[in-house]
Amino acid sequence: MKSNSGALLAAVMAVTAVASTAVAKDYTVGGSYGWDTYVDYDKWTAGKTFMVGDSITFKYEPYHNVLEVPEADYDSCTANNAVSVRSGGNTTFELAAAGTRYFICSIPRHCLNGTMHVKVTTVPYSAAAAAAAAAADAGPSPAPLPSAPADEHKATSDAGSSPAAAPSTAASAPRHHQPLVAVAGLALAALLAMAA
Ligand SMILES: [Cu+2]
Repeated sequence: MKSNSGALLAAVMAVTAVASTAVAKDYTVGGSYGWDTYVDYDKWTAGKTFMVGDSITFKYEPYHNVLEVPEADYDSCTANNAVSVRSGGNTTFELAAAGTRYFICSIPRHCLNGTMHVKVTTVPYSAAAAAAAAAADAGPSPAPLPSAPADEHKATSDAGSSPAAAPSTAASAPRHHQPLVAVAGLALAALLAMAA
């Protein structure tokens, strides 16, 4: 009996862990372009809602770096008072609190003459906003995966129907919900197996 309840607790915890990782997001700064001198980071942050619990990851060539600086130093690209100096090519910052944080590259001219400065505003966690962000992800993406258009085209021709919008919405909805349904099914199966 004791081991059964332990297993039950473990199963519940596993499901909870999956649910919370599905909510918190890690954003790669600049998307597929990463952290570099030619990316417009104001454009990248536009329309995104960063929430407490999310994280941002800078991916860059090792000759760049990432400095978190005070707001007063952001526009002037001043590196002397940095809150944090990071390097190596892969740097993650947890967005643990609401507020705006400022990041620059301190290599001469990369921030001032280039584009390597980004400010990220984090808002308190909201389940509604998280759901909206997830829904936005399921919609049109500025950088679609190379395979996505081909799949949708194939599905359209297989079905033999002409409207392009309807099949794409229909195809994306089940794809988006499938993982959660699968997780719920697995959890249910595990609980039933333990109860038997
Ligand atoms: Cu740089």
